[in-house]
Amino acid sequence: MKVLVTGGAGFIGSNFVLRAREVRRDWQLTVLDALTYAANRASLDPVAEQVEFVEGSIADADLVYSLVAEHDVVVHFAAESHNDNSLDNPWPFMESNIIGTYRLLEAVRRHGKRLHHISTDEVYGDLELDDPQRFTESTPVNPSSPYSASKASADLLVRAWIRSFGISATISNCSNNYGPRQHVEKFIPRQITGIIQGVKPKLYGTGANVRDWIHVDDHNDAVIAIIERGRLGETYLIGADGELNNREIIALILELTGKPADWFEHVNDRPGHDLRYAIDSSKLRAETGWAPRYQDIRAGLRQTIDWYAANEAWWQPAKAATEQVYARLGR
Ligand code: NAD
Ligand code: TDX
Repeated sequence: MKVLVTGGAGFIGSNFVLRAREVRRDWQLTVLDALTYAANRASLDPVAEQVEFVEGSIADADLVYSLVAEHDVVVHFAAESHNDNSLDNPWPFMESNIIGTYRLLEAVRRHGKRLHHISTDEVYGDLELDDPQRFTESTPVNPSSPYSASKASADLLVRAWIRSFGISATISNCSNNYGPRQHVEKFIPRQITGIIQGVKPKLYGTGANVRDWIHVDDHNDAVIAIIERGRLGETYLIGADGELNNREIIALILELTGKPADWFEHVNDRPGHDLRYAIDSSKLRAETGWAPRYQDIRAGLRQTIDWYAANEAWWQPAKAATEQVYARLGR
């Protein structure tokens, strides 16, 4: 099977490529990635000989049409992915997340190929802390930020192309990922790499906001399960029952790095900051048999901290520029 992976030099996409090389050795993989600030070519170094790499944008119709024609399946990770950036400058989110997805949809329609579209639980908006309900596949979209609105837009385009044009596609909406090779702008790697440099973790607002954490390998195993066993036209929510608030995550990171429990500081909150996400993944589990392997966030964080400690050359080049952006935003 020839698989085109968009965004394969980013966090989840590169981990997908590495994992697929391990567990699906008969897949022929091509990565299409624009190499934005969020990409890191070095993530693909271990498989450079076995994976074709094409630098280019999913918004480039000619490039997308010709690449899709040569593959059987498109796994679509490429996106602008950071909420804080979308509040600062929304345009790249519109271009990559909406127009880029539109180009891919037209290409898979023209060439009759299979698409798996990667999305996020943020399209559903947020929940109260004490709400007993979690997000399901039938929760209405209600996005808060330009980022989540652009992802909800892309999801709706995919649903429309399924219904009106009958394309062979599936969608997954996953909760917050953590693990190796995540950009240092994101919450967990920002704090781990800050601690390595002697800087206190930075908590937005009160830190009561809850995220439903999943290890990136569990997310990618679910994506493989949906590609192989998912029903065409369906949406699947991916989550590992990993709800923790941001204070609890910082407490764990401080404990695992041997720092005092109060060694962190509060910074300005994010405008429109979603309070809580929570995923009910029973449909995915029942239909594909998938279950997360990382049941213990402490073990997953230990592995992640060790990875950042051992791979400073991977993250150092992006760290100073990332903190300059946060300094400008007052976060
Ligand atoms: P990331 O920012 O680490 O990587 C995104 C990759 O896409 C980068 O390599 C970038 O160069 C590439 N890209 C961006 N615009 C492009 C374009 N126009 N053409 C080609 N390549 C382009 O993001 P991530 O965290 O790995 O997220 C991957 C996908 O998973 C996204 O669709 C995101 O919405 C979704 N998602 C992420 C999370 C999470 O917790 N990180 C959770 C659920 C869903
Ligand atoms: O320094 C920080 N301090 C802090 O308290 C940063 C960077 C974040 N936070 C908070 C904001 C959120 O409540 O931590 C939480 C997680 O923040 P992010 O890592 O920016 O993730 P989030 O906004 O939840 O979105 C992530 O999960 C869903 C991904 O970035 C998205 O791509 C994905 O769709």
